[in-house]
Amino acid sequence: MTTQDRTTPHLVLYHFPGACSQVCVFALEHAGLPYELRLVDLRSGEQARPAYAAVSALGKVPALLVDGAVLTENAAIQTFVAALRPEAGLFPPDSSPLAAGRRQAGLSLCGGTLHPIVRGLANPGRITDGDPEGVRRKSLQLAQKSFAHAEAVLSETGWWLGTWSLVDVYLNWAVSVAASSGFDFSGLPALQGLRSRLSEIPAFRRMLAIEAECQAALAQRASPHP
Ligand SMILES: N[C@@H](CCC(=O)N[C@@H](CS)C(=O)NCC(=O)O)C(=O)O
Repeated sequence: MTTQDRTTPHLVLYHFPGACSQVCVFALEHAGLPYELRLVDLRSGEQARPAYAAVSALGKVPALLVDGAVLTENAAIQTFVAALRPEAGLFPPDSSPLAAGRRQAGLSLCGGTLHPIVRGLANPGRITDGDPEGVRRKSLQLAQKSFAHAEAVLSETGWWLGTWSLVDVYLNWAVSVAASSGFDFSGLPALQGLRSRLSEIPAFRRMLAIEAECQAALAQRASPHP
């Protein structure tokens, strides 16, 4: 058995372009791992259909099949990919307990704090039976506080952990959703420039190209006879 056989499981990533699962696409691309990408069309409600419930009980992307076993939750998938290919440098090499804690703190901030806030900006009607405008207003206040904090952290080096890591790619996703929902980043230059800094990394550019291909594939599914 070769090293490759021992350490490369069969990987299938469930993804929707523009969703937070794009960070997992980046991680797999940067790690150079072979994987199959399966699209889940969130716009047509594919995530709520019984076929996908077997993969994700909550009907969410990302989900990763690892030799057929399901792994869910973005932060967990990123941590898994980084552990599978430590040499890929998806996080800074410091393996001290404090560094591991800080890494987890960054991922948790993105998944547990920023994600619900940007969802409240982009899609307030999804999280209330009441007035969506009230949710949007509150999300805006929370976004101002949270992004100001992220800006302060990034202002020194441009990166959450001092050098680039998956936390920055995750943060960039939250920034992109907030920006396309009208959040004004003009007073937050470190966050505004994050996408441009990440674009120096080839895997980030590949991820953007894959996003465009996925969008085209979904458009094709919606109108198969042009
Ligand atoms: N806690 C989950 C949240 C994942 C999540 O909310 N994904 C969104 C896309 S960004 C989704 O699948 N939404 C579909 C839905 O809620 O119906 C994680 O961090 O992986």
